[in-house]
Amino acid sequence: MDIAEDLSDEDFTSNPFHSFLYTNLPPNSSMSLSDEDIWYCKQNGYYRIPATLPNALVERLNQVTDHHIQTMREPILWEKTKARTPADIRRLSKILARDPVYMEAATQPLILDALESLLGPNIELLTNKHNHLMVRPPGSAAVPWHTGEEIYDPVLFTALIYLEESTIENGCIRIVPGSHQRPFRGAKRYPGEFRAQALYHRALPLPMPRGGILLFDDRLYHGSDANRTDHSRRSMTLAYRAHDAHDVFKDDPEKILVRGERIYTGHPHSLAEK
Ligand SMILES: O=C(O)CCC(=O)C(=O)O
Repeated sequence: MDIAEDLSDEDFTSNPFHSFLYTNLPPNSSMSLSDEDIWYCKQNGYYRIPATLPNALVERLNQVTDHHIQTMREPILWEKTKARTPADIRRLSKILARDPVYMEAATQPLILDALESLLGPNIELLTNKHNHLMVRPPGSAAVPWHTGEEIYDPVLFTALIYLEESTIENGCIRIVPGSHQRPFRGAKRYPGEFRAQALYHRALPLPMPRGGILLFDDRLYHGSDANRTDHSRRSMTLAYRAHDAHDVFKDDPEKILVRGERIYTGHPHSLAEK
């Protein structure tokens, strides 16, 4: 894939940090992680793909999203406001069933290449986990500190795909590096004043460019601050997991195989099965 070809100045904002991080890729760059990247991700629990989605795809995603917001297409999670207008939409749920463009984004090779380095060659996209689009309208309240999966659960990676730039001012995600490796469970959610929680002081804000993709281990503590700007901050949230070698239920309709195959590598019960 020629990623450099897909990049144009329009893909980036005026933010020099983003331009520095997401440009200057050699042509035909592979999005596979280096050994150092894999080590970094295992230690810290997150990885920012150093490229953005093609601008044309991000535009189509935004057009479809505009339509679903304007027509208030359910299922929707609302901000804690009394009104029910497009400006009160916090989250569009079940995006994979809404329009094929969301699946097109979810299966982009640059995302699956990176995930393959982390999850192995057989990858499933879950429809019963995440599968939503955070709209984060102006004034949108903070997303409280939380962890997705329990600490003992098998590895599941969350992907945030940004349809709009995410900044400190509009409430970018904050993650607690390494918290996926904690030896204790901790609460699943820490509601209350976002900045008053201990996790706020341990966290790292991760601003992202439009079209950017953040992957993180779902056991990581994360949250995001209120949107203090007059513009929305849209991002898709998706869940991927490795097709488990010991998962014998091959045809679960909630799991969509997006790369590789459904293989069974468990222990055979008779010599004939060997
Ligand atoms: O990006 C955010 O505001 C929070 C994302 C998140 O935790 C989610 O989508 O479940």
